[in-house]
Amino acid sequence: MPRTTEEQIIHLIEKSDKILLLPSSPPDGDSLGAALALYLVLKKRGKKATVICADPVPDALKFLPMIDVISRNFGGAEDFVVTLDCKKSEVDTIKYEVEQDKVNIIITPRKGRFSAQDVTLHHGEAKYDLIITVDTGDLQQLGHVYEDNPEMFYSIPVINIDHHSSNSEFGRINLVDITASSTTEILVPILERLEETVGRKLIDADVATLLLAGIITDTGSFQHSNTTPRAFAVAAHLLDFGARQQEIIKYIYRTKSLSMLKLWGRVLSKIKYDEENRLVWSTITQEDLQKTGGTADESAGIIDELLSNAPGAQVVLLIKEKQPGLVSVSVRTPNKGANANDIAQMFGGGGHPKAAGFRVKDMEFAQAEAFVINRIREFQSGYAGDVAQQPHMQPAEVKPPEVLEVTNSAPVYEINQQPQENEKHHVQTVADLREDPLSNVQLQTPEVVPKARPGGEDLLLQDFRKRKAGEKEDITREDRIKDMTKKFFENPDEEEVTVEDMLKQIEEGN
Ligand SMILES: [Mn+2]
Repeated sequence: MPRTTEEQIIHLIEKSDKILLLPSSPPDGDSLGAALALYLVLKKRGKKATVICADPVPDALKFLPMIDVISRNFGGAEDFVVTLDCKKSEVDTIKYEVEQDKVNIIITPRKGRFSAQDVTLHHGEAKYDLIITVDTGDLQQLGHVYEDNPEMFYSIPVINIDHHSSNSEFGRINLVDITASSTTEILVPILERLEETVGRKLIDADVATLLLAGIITDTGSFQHSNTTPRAFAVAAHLLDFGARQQEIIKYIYRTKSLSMLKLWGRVLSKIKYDEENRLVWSTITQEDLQKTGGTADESAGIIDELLSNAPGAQVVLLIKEKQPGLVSVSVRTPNKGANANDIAQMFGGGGHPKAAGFRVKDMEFAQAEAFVINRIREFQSGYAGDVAQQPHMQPAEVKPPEVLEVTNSAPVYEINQQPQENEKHHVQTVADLREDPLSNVQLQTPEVVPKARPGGEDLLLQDFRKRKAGEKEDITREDRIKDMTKKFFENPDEEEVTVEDMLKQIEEGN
């Protein structure tokens, strides 16, 4: 009788002894959680397990149990052995010397001499008899582990466990479930099956924490649209096993580095308000980064922090000095009235109605700030108090006498979005350019839009697009589950709420 995929996996694991576990690279909470959970379980089962990851572990994930067992380097799949027959002559010393492209092994006999007939060459025992890849859509995602040892993936059986829709099914056994929120979600029933097979407990609180970390990170803490009822059910089940969800949330979502806090403090202390025009902005200069030790990456969430500090604002800007002479501006328009895309387009940028961006080149930072703020003030002054009649604002120059068409500069797409066909930006009138001493502003060239990785991220993007298109249907049971799950996992202080309470509330439609 043919076995199910899960049975084949259990069978292959049971008959193997030296198992190589490979998370995709760069690693994330799901790939590491899956590899380390398997590591712990296989160790308990008495197997020799090795985890190798081509790229370093991100700082935020270093709290994961057993993270130190991961090694970066792969020593090759098997040894090469040179055997010398010592029946005729004894060995006195062995040494080796390395020349450019070769190694000389120098064997000095105690007496007599060795000949070529005394030497035999063969391969040592294979280091691994099974490879399990997790969260890996393609062998290339294993980085140098695959590139340096491609033949290993043909000579040793590979079990491929993944949830990416792009998975190329490269394994001897492929367990690819694209409806799963994460690879760790797929692993839970397998590990339980393995427990049944061997008749003892293998999933402990550490294993459960690793598995839950995969679900939490891949669903964005149950916020992304890949958060299915099953993801929720599996997460609840892992809590029963002792998964430490508060620890995961704390390290992944609530821990900020000291340099990041300093940078945020500095930027937030510089917030400027223009009440009349309902404009709020702040700046990040190269000096801010140097003085705080912060990085450009660490400024990522600041615009959202600005938004929450300015609930009444129509236009929120973060003006960043990327490098001397290059300023990038993020625009958010949280309330009705202003359109971020229109604002960004005045400067040759673009984006979405609520979030957009643009760049200003070849200006001193202070000059660029003044230029941007003054132009947006002009833009706002006509409309800030007249919101109801102008639900979708137009640039201040509605009908310019002469229009300068900039056809070779595409907008900056901050969020994954394709430019529309024949997009032209009516940037400024020629008259404006003549009058404006700062009019040597250059418009930026297109930026490369990062491609979304397939899998949960695809679903996220789809959902994002759907929301943007305003196609979001009425709140469904699934939405309620997501909402409740998010609250449940992010409010550990509300101790009275149990999983049953929540399920009840979801069914009741609260
Ligand atoms: Mn994943």
